[in-house]
Amino acid sequence: LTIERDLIFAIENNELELYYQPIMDLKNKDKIIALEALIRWHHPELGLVSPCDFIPVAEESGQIIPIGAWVLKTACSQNKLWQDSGIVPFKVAVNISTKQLQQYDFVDSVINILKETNLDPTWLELEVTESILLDDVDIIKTSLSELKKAGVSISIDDFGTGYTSLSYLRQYPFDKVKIDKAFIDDISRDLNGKRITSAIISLAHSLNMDVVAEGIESEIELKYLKEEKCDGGQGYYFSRPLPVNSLKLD
Ligand code: G
Ligand code: G
Ligand code: MN
Ligand code: NA
Repeated sequence: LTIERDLIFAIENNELELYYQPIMDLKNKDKIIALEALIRWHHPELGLVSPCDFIPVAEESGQIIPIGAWVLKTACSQNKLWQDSGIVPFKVAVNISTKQLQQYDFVDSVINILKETNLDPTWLELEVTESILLDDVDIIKTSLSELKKAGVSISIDDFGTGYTSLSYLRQYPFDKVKIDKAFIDDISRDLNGKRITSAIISLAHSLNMDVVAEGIESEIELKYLKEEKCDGGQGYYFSRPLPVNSLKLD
């Protein structure tokens, strides 16, 4: 209840912050494909609250709509700042809740934020989870297709944890599959982790989608993913999510 009540004032009180974690190109050493924006809440009494503890509350209360808009705007305007600073450009990846996608004006709100922040749509990537595939199928398919037509990239996040088969994904305009970190953890543990990971990589490639591995923590995992031709990788091995001032970009 404290969380739900205090969340109402979090934006205006400037308590929200975006951290960013690099997604590295596994075929091109040291190249950053994208930075994923991950929200943090500095609560005046509770300290740092994890998104795992407040995003579900915000989804339930409806606060995810203004918070989601704040995240998109902040991430797009930050990426525009990075681009204007002259460094090699990369995409910014933003997590989107199903609740946001279900809003009839979601597409317009994204397009407006891109215009307002002056960020070219090709530098924005939206991450959606498998659970979206279960609700309001037609509305969501249409919205994602319109966004893709506008130049925005769409990824399916935490892949493998839900109930979707990869063939089902073909009906959606996804550019990229992000393999859930549970499978990556298993690479160094057992043969099944390796088998599942390589199956996801080859099926995604056969559907013309790129693949990113999440939660890479060791050299062993990285080596295996490179051998299996995984396109991108993210995890503590490269960097934790960091606030803007702690990121080393070039
Ligand atoms: O950064 P961390 O690993 O603590 O994130 C925990 C969870 O919160 C992840 O599942 C992540 O997708 C989710 N999350 C982080 N930032 C956002 C955000 O801006 N919007 C939404 N909807 N989820 C987010
Ligand atoms: O659900 P989503 O994939 O959007 O969220 C990514 C989450 O994974 C964030 O909470 C982020 O902090 C966390 N994360 C990123 N890299 C690693 C990693 O290498 N190991 C672990 N355990 N968590 C990670
Ligand atoms: Mn994500
Ligand atoms: Na791992």
